[in-house]
Amino acid sequence: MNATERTIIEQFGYWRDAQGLDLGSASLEPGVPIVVIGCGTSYYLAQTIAVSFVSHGLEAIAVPGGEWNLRPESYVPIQKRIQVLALSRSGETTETIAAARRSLGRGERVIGITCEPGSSLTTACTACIAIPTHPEEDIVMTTSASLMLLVGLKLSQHGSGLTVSGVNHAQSMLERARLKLDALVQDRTHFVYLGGGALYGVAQEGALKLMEMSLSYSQAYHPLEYRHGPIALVDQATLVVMLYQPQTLQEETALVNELRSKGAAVIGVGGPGDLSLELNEPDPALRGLIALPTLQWLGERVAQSKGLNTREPRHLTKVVMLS
Ligand code: F1P
Repeated sequence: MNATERTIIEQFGYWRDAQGLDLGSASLEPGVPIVVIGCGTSYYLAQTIAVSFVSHGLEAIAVPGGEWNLRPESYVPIQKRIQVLALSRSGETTETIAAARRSLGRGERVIGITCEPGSSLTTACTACIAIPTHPEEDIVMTTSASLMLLVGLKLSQHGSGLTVSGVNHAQSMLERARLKLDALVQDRTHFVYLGGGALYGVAQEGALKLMEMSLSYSQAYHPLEYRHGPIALVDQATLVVMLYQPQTLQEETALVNELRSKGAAVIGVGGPGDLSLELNEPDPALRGLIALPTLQWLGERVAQSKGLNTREPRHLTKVVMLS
């Protein structure tokens, strides 16, 4: 087993520890709209977390760190009172740190989530939650992505979030996927991730993971958007990951049937597909968290099928710092 595989498979112990984390000092102010920021993986997690806040009654929006730093007025009306939740594994990403500092400078409350206790983010926040990740994790975010999503969702769900059985479920989904994924990825070169609402951020994170790890072009869409143009690309080389929601199972199944009739192979997370992975968690954002390790594993397997080492993805560095 290589180091990336270990960071995917061994992550559940870290999840269990994170469940017990006391978020007391990092609480958000009730009733004040939240801007969730981050870059790359951390931005996609921010999207799912923002939707979860909205689902639990709070106004929230996800904005890329660079955008929040350069043009906050494009996302929130000037003078509106807001608070910020900033995500960064490294706690050093230039745009996220600059955006957090600017928010602090405007008098906004800034809560940070990072995996690096001594990082710059901890000094750019009102309060910061630091949650160390798997020591073998390198450029590609695996355990850390799940941990930051787990903590962000816990904040959005008033301290509750993923249950013990949810962690077990994520682990058993990954175990099942490990037995089945290799057969499905054979001869597939076009990768599509579909998820709506809270699952759109997770779909984007799945697509990013696969792109970084396997140097394959991948796309993420809201499910029903896929019919409006991108479906033209579907053929026998297409592999689709459909992140189902129980409330929209019918519409999403109809789409999957259409994609399969055009040659796509489908991994159905929580619904039908060539590989159907059971998912009985009702909360959409938690469904995404449960599915995340399986999506990470998919990236690793496609990389291995192309003979690529996911410790050294082309052009990437562990921390993106702009001079
Ligand atoms: C996240 C990020 C990742 C990318 C790479 C470098 O930064 O840009 O999206 O895959 O691993 O880091 P952060 O969470 O450290 O701010």
